[in-house]
Amino acid sequence: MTATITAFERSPDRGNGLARDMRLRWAFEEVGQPYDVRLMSFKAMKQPAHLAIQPFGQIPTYEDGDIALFESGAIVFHIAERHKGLLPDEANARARAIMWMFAALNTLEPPIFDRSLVRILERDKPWYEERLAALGEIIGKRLDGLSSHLGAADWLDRTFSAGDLLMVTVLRRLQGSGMLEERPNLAAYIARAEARPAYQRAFAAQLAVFTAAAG
Ligand SMILES: N[C@@H](CCC(=O)N[C@@H](CS)C(=O)NCC(=O)O)C(=O)O
Repeated sequence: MTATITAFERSPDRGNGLARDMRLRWAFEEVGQPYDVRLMSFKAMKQPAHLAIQPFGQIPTYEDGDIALFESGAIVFHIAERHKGLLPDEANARARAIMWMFAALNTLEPPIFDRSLVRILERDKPWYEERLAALGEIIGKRLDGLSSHLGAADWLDRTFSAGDLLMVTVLRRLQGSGMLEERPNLAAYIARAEARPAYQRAFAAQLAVFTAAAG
């Protein structure tokens, strides 16, 4: 059976791959599995039918047979457990890949996402500059740790994994901030991931949705 995911009918990021359905699309492409997409309007996302699957009225979700899931990290993990390609077989390497999935979502994503929200929602507030600077400092420290760990390696733990997939989707939100350019190994890490054929297919698929809606 082909799994169905949900995605924005018209993504606020204009198809730039920042909406979290990108993580699922990329995971499916990495493991070579087809998927269907149900596009949602903001209104439909808040209706009972969707809330029954995603209690917070958000995308993405995943449905396959008798299972329905929300939380992009949990869904990527589910895909990675069911199909080869995103988690190593060896137990310790697998545990480390899962650790990096959590690091991406628990340690890097919160301040990076807060920064995006502040830039959108608090630009006209008197505390804007101070808050942005404080978040920039926190993010900088996290990026420094990540950059030191990565060093000259291609991926976070030898081979590409679901940990890299999530980490790159989180870091991409900083493109244009200058913070990645200041750490060239992180900029190169993202470029390396974006050059993967699976990433490119996923990116093109979600961009096509935006282009069709805008067209
Ligand atoms: N932690 C959730 C976050 C989901 C989320 O924030 N989704 C956004 C799109 S990327 C959304 O649906 N925003 C619209 C809204 O919250 O109304 C996940 O990773 O799946």
